[in-house]
Amino acid sequence: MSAPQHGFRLTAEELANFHRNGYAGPFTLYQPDEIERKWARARQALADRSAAVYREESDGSGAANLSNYDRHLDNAFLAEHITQPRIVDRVASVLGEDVLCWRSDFFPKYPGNEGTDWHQAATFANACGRPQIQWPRGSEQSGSLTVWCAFTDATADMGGLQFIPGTHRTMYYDETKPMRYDPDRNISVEKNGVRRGFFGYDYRELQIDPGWQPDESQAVSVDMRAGQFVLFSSRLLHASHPHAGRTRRMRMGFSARYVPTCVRVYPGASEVEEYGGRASLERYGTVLVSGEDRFGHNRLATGTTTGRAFRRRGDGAPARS
Ligand SMILES: O=C(O)CCC(=O)C(=O)O
Ligand SMILES: [Fe+2]
Repeated sequence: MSAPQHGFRLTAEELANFHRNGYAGPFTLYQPDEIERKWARARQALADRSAAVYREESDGSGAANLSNYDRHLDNAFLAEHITQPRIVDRVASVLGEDVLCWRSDFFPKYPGNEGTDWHQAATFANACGRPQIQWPRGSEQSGSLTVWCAFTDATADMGGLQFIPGTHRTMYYDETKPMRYDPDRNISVEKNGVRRGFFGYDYRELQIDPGWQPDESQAVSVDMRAGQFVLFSSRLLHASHPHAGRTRRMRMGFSARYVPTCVRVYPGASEVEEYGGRASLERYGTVLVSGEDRFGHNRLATGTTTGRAFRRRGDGAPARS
């Protein structure tokens, strides 16, 4: 990786706010007409999955699933997106210089769609039942830094994001608990008067205290215009509003998830199974977006066909713990 430029680091005040609230932003990455053009082109290219890293076996339900994952590994626009200095410099000011992108996923909301239910993730075992990221033993940190970019407008009435500031310090969910995938049952269930779900799961099954409820009186809505992004800890209580359908435009969010190089990704796993899909990790790799990897815990990806030439290290089996 080239030497970090530092041009877009968080200021001391932004960093202090990030640690207090669990998020920072929105920041502007693309101008609205620029992202509209780029996203229209990328969207067409993404329909071709021939170079995608997952050859997914799906349950056929058509639900959100693994086909939405990690297209930064085969799509040129997304490959560049996850390495944008406006993103990476800010991520590195939280995580340190040596940073991997280990996951990206799309979050579409069409008119009428339910909101995403409140949740937190420290290990991402939530849906698949085993940790997907593992910090070194004794580490005081956990979770991942998520950069959620609005590829379209994303305001409260069309599925905008919500956070409960400061909640990243306490986990209200236990990701080792079982959670059942049942897309027919877990759809648009009203919680506190709002239609929400978790892509076929009921995230409340993971609550440490079944009687607890998120204090929505403390929730903030983060309206974003197309081309803006926020940075948040995956441990922060976050959710999204339903798409009220007052506009026919859909909202598209794209999350890129980052960890420092000391974290093991998919420890001991050769495939991933969740959201009604299953895929081999054979062609998967993490992407070094800043600094160096002095740990060598994880296989580093190269772009496949159209992606940037990510530096590759090791060529063997997927990451092992
Ligand atoms: O976009 C959404 O509705 C949810 C996003 C989310 O949970 C995430 O990026 O971690
Ligand atoms: Fe999330």
